[in-house]
Amino acid sequence: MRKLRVSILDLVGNGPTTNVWNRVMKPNFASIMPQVVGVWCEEAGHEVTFVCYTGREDLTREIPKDTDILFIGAFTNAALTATAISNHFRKSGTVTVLGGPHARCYPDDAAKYFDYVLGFTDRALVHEVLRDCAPHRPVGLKLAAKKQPAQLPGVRERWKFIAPTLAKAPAVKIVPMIGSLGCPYTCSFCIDSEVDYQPLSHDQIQEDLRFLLSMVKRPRVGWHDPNFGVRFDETMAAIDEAVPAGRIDFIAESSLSILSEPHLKRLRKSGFKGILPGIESWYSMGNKSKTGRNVGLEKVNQVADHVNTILRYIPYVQVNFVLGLDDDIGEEPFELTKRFVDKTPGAFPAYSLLSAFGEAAPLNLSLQRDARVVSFPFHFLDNNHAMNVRPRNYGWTELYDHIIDLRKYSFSRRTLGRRLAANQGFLTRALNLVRAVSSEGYGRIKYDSTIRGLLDTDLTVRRFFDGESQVVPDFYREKVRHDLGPLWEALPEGALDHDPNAYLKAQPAPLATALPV
Ligand code: B12
Ligand code: SF4
Repeated sequence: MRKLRVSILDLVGNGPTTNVWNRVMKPNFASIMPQVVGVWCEEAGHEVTFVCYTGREDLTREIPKDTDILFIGAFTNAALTATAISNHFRKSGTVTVLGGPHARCYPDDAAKYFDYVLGFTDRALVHEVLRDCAPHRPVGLKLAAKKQPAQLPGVRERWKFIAPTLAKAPAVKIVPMIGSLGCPYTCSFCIDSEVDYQPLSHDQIQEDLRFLLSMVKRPRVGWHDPNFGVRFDETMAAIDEAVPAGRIDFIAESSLSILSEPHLKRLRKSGFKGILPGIESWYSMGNKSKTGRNVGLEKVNQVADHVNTILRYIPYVQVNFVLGLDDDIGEEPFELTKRFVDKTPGAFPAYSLLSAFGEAAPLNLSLQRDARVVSFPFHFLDNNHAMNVRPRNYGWTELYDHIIDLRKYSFSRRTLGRRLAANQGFLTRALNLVRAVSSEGYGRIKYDSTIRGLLDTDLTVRRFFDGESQVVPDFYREKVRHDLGPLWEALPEGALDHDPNAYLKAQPAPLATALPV
């Protein structure tokens, strides 16, 4: 096989930015898979240029013009950015490949703009693409491994890509690691609800941690496991054996059902400093939060006690909620969340708007069947800048009023003051303060208030939300143009639109019932 000039782009940002939060934190949100693909490409004898785009890099300078094949890893909120870049490079003969959450969720749409669109990706698949390395136009090849890879290159092999990415983070530096894939739970809105749980090798985890200790004096590790600690004792034993107590700080996403008090004691002892459990809803997901059949205020009290217990052991706790779920009716769920915020002053509440990412989850099929998915441009699908599911029990203005009210409550001076007073340590307080006053807290109140205003004053917005028009309103078009900066010029015609029911249409037709003759 000829030696290829491979470029790999991890799109953490989706457009040029000078925002302070982005500058400080974006490099810490880098993905593992683009680094993995880099290792696999080098293994196959190719020359690799790796760029983690945080919104501050000049891509025309960093990605060599004579790139033979460009791999882009993108979330859906960076899909338009990825599309513009692909279009730009394809014009000068580069073959492009899309992987990551967007490729898994919207493969049919992505195939219009990339030569290859990869779902589950393993070494064999990457090598197959490198061997083929040919333009596939107008419709790209959609390829996927049968299942998640059994193993991934570790930190040592990925270090040449990790180090320059971390060098971009001026203060907090978080090394991305992973110990498992998939999840044993089956939350119907989640991309992993049908992906088998699979632990990765403990030997590999230990080798990663030991290597890290040899490279960094006091490392911080962010676990990318969809649900950390499913096989709790085995995983913790592996970590404890490799890391002397207190030498590494860890952050992980884990479900409440895993975070029992004995487990919390162990996590604290092993250096866990940040935990992000999901509560999602006061009326469902009881198995995940270990609240069984308890709902409403009873669940609030039980979960608040639990989260306060977590806070006694782990200084940084972010609790995740999904707003606008079908189980929610009226103001009660929002009022319950406010009670929860009062009862757990130390926890940071993170709110996501119910979102259906294409083919990600089984729930999306029924939402598409009910014609409830709104075709907001991909750029806004990040759980916050748009809710692309028409709510079942709310009108849009009513829902936005509740969301804005809840956000204002959660980031009011009083609540913020209580939060900071309840927090331990400078870093926890600083992070919670910055998150509240930056684009996340205040920024989303302002953004949601703009949308709420447009619902009253701009008929094109109202008709788009209600599904009466498919024409993307000017507000959204202009925002994409603004956010993409010079990349807007490279965005192909029609890329702002997508079929919100593509998943449903891709389903095989039901077999005709054989009638007796
Ligand atoms: C860990 C995680 C994070 C971490 C790390 C993010 C990161 N950069 O990887 C943090 C906390 C930072 C994060 C942040 C966000 N996240 Co997140 N996150 C996850 C989580 C829990 C696990 C993903 C993971 O790493 N899995 C392990 C990898 C190895 O497996 P995989 O993702 O299935 O990838 C396979 C293939 O897709 C492919 N692949 C993946 N990447 C690439 C890249 C290339 C080049 C190739 C060829 C192949 C390839 O290979 C893998 C092996 O088969 C998922 C939920 C879940 N249960 O999966 C959400 C998820 C990916 N996140 C999501 C979202 C929306 C976000 C945020 C936008 C939330 C927010 N509002 O801030 C941000 C965006 C961050 C960013 N980069 O811009 C969505 C994405 C949906 C979508 N279509 O975009 C998910 C699916 C959750 C959901 N809502 O359903 N997240
Ligand atoms: S527990 Fe988390 S990762 Fe597992 S299926 Fe539910 S939402 Fe997805």
